[in-house]
Formats: sequence, structure tokens, C-alpha cells
Amino acid sequence: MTERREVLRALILAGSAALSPRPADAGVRPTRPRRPRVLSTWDFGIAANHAAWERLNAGGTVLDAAETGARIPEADLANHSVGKGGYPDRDGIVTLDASIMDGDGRCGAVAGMEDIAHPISVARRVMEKTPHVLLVGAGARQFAIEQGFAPENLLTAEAEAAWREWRKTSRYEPVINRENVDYRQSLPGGKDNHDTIGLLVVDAQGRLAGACTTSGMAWKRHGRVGDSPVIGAGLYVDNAVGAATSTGVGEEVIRTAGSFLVVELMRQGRSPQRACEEAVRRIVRRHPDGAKTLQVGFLALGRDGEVGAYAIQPGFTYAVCDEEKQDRLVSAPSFHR
Ligand code: SD4
Repeated sequence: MTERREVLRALILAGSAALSPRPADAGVRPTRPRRPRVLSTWDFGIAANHAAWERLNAGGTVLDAAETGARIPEADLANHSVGKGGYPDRDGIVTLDASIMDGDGRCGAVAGMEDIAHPISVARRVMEKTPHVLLVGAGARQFAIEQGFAPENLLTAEAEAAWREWRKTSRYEPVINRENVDYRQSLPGGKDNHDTIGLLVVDAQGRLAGACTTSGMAWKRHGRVGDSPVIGAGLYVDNAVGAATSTGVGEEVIRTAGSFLVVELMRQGRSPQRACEEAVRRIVRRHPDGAKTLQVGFLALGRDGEVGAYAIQPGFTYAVCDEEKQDRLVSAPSFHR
């Protein structure tokens, strides 16, 4: 008799638990043991991950690690899509975009900034030294100089040569995985230069941060800003759930609030992988031709270290660094084959 009553009581309790209002993060999947990890977009992510990983292991915060990692491609002159050496806009001016964010919602960004080689560090100063989130153009440059960043010419001879070549036709047409591939292929080292770096970090406590930095689409209209410095588009981080970043045609990512969408889908219970897949499908669905000529890739990191990656087209690679392996490069699955 007592036993039956116990069973009944247990059933009632279970039922009322199922009916009780769901807490805000109720959909979040149970977390597995935490594992520190660094993830970043494209092949050049390997070197960036290394630097971030070292910083983390030397006692740096996740923000320190994200910033340190992002500075590597920014400083690489052979990289024509990030930092100094990046391809200029159609007027021959290099303008840089970057954002940084941690899992507590602290964030900073700069857009369309000229003459400053490390926009990611300026973005961090915006976050830490101002009440603002985003500084643009001349104001961002002025702030950077006030903060001690030295102005310099960001247009390298190689990037200028590519721009002059492009001007012969002035055809603006983003090409999948490589903008204006014809011009890049004609240059030494041009072939492997991919797009934006988005870098995500989680530490052993499940604290997250991310950084995203780019010179944007090559030959863009002067003043054009992509997704990378737009919080929620190119980057979003929430310690309760995870982090996401994007690469590819920024306009598409802004239209769908892509990185925010990935994190929200994870909050509702999707794995990082399934969340990236759904965010890509949302973009594809907007295009009657199935987004055949468009590339966007998302990268996601759960607070438990779980990884997700998905792109519209094949060819999107990302680098993973953790205790087991320091230099893993993975090809992301894609919507189109
Ligand atoms: C942008 N998402 O400015 C960036 C650049 C990029 O492939 O990733 N290009 O739109």
C-alpha cells in the first residue's frame, strides 16, 4: 500500500515538473565534461589557434586568447583578407572590420577603420575603455590613435598590384571561397588566401569568448561594412550556451542575424552542428536559385566544447586546437555538394 502511494507520488511529481514553466535556458542540452578548445575559420586558423592556445595555457583569459589568436592573421602580410596586406576597396583604400565578445555579453567592434594594423585590439579597447560597442571610420581611427596605436599604410605593394589588375575590368563579383579568384590566382600565394578569421575559445570552466577580423570583401564599395564587426551577425557569444562566428558574404549573414541565430538555436536545444545547419538553410531558403553562387560558413562552439560547422558550398575549412591535437584542419560539411 505504502509502496503504491510512493509510486503515485513520484508520478504526480514527475507530471508537475513537466508542466512547470520552463526556465529561460531550459532547452540547453545537458553539458558534457568541459574541455578547453580553440576553433577558427579557414586554413590560416591553425597558426591563430596555436597563439590563442598558448595564451590560454599561460594563464590568459578567454578574451586574451581570442585577441592574441586574431592578431596572427592580422599581422600576416601574405594574408589578403585580414589586417595589413588585406585587399583594398574599389578606391584602393584598405578598411578593416573587427569585433570581440565574451560570454558575459561584453563586446566591442570597429568598422571601416583605416591605417591601424590590429583592429581586433582596437575593438577590445572600445569594449573596455568606452561605454560604446561600435566605432566606425574616422572616429575609430581617431580613438585608436588616442589609445596609442600607431597609424601606418596598410596597402602593401602586392595588394596594390592586385587592385590595379582588378581595375582593368572593375568587375565586382564575389567568388565562392575566394573573392575575385582570377586576380588572386595571378598572384604568388594568392590561391590559399581565404576570407575572414572568426575564432572561438572555451576554457576549462566553460567560459567563452570570440573574435572576428577582416578586410572585408575585396574591391567592395568604399564605406561598405560586412557582418564581421556586427555583433550578432559575424560573432555572438553567451556563456550560458555557446558561441558562433561566420565567414562568407556578410550581407547574407547580417540579413539573418546569423551568429545570434546559431546561438539561439543552441539555446533551444540544437547541437552546435544542427544549429549551423539550420542557419545555413535559412539563407539558402531566401534564394530562389538555392544560393548556388554564394558562400557562407558558420562555426559554433558549445560551452562544453562541442563543435559545429556548416557552409552553403564545399570548401569551407576550420582549424581545431585542444589538448589532444593542436593543429587539426577539418573540412566542414556543406548544403551543396
Ligand atoms: C565580409 N564576411 O566582410 C566578411 C568577409 C568574408 O568571404 O568572410 N569574406 O562580408
